[in-house]
Amino acid sequence: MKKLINYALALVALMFFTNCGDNNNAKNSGAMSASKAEQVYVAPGEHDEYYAFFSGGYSGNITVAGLPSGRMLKEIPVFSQFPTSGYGYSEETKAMLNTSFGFVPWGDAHHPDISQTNGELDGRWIFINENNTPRIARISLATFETEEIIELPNSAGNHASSFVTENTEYIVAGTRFAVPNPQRDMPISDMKGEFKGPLSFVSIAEDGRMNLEFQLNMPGFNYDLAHPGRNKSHGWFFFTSYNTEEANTLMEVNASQNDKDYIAAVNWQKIAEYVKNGGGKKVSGTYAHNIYDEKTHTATSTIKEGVTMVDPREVEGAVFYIPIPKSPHGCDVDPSGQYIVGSGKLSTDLSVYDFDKMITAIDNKDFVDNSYGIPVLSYENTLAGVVTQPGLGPLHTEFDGKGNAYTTFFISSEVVKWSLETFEVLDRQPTFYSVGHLMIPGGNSRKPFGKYLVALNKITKDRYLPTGPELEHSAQLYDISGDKMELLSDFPTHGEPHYAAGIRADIIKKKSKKYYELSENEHPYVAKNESEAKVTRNGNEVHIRMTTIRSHFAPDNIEGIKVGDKVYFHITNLEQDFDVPHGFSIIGANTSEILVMPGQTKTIVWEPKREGVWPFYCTDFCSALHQEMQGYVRVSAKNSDTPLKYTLDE
Ligand code: RUQ
Ligand code: CUA
Repeated sequence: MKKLINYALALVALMFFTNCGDNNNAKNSGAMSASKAEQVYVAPGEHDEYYAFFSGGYSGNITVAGLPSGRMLKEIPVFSQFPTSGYGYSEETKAMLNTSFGFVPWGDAHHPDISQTNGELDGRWIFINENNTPRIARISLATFETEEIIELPNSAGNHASSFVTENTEYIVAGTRFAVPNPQRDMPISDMKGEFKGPLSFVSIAEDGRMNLEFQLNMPGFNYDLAHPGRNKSHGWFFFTSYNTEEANTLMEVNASQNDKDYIAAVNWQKIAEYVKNGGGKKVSGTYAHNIYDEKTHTATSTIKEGVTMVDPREVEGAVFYIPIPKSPHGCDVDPSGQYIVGSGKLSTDLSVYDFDKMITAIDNKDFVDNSYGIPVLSYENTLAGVVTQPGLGPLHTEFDGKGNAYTTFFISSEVVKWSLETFEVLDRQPTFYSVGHLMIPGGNSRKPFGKYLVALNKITKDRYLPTGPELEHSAQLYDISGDKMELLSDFPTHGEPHYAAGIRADIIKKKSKKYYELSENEHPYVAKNESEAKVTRNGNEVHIRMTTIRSHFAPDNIEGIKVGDKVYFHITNLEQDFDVPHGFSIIGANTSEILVMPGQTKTIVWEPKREGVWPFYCTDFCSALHQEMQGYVRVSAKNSDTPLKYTLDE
């Protein structure tokens, strides 16, 4: 049997590679392809070895795939409304998308990061930043639901986020666009010295709750990316910054003038201590803090006011700048915490800094300059080494935990493997095409899993069947277990994955929730069995507590609703079984359907506009009699006296 499968696979692979021969060089065909196909093949009914969480970029969400297969497992709605489940449409979840600017139905999600304990991925939560309306979200990896979103005031373009320290003490957020702080009406051309680049530090409690502890009021450069120190460098955070020129027009030219920009090295432990002892100043800043409660199945949004702002010059020995060539992007720390890799986008070399040397330079006050009162360390005396001419346009680096680093090069379109010992290039593989980020499961922790590497490419072109002008971005999976990287497969992603986070599946799998306990449901409009189903009127507001079970609604016939009413359908799914959702939709609703998980209650609002008898139905094919899962609402004229009546099986 196995032989037969192998043969079939070889044949398929052979056909594939002969058909698309123009994209793949000749040595990829034949027997080699068969073995590659086997490496990514997950037989029907079997599970992938890793979960990979891809940011959706402008989709605002996260998509989950399995590795090595690349099969898409789920899309988790985070910052964008999602009609597939009703997230952001249902009465319970609208509050998740509330901000100080009001309801924002969309976001630009960039960098997911999984919580850690002792520097290792623990699979409790995944965090992700939103760039446009600065926010951070926390998603439970038991339910795969977004549980919390916190907005970041005084910030603009939250890009250097949402990276987690090694015991999930803090998560950071940067300000990609320098802005007036506090915001005010002023001429743009006066930005120099006037705009600021606050860095936000959000603490994470034992139960995951986020709290905006303080902001560090940095000079008005663009803070692009960040990573926490680990092991020996735990307690520090490193941020790349560009536009130290503080230009505001024709940025592609004017922000590329300085030979060097900076990496900001921030001792957050020192600052947290300073704040704990009453340091910093309370300044204004309005932000929303949204929390989803798993018991009531309902989110609440609280608007908060005020934040502790810390002047970096006031905390002795806490903030330094390290010069780095040419508009850096990625800022990555190796598993030992010794090396900090800065990727100067316009530089031909890759600068690697040594944490010990940095500390020595700080102790010796080996400063070459200061920038707005922040000491600038010497480039030469903090440098561990340089990877010379590795490629063009370096963006991001990940690590395999075996002494190697892997850097993406956007312009030369390749992934380059180099040694953390000798800084020599060991291998290079082309990407198809123009790779942005890359991900090694656990590559951003003390213990990377080191088996696979995923390249997240920006340009897809001819990799798949054409789908009009827009193609999904392409990911590529490499086997990195040997000396040389081996390209195994291509698979499409969704939105624009800027980063991904991967984790061994068994860490999450065993804790994954199968359904919500009905007995623990504390939703104010829950109906825990059919006898609790009812319809109540309060003026023109009608609340319908409705239950679902295979395969009917209770009640399924409702009369006495009037034009101009505001009707709330509170649907409780009575099922207590894995993977049996029921859906609900009704004609003329100005919102989406809702998908209700077993044991959960969800609400949609319907405002009937015309008299008549209007059907509703279950949107999820739940049983052989799913098509029978329907009901009617009779809507009478505004001034009619049709009595309120509801039935199930009269
Ligand atoms: S990140 S690759 Cu480099 Cu936000 Cu997009
Ligand atoms: Cu319930 Cu279909």
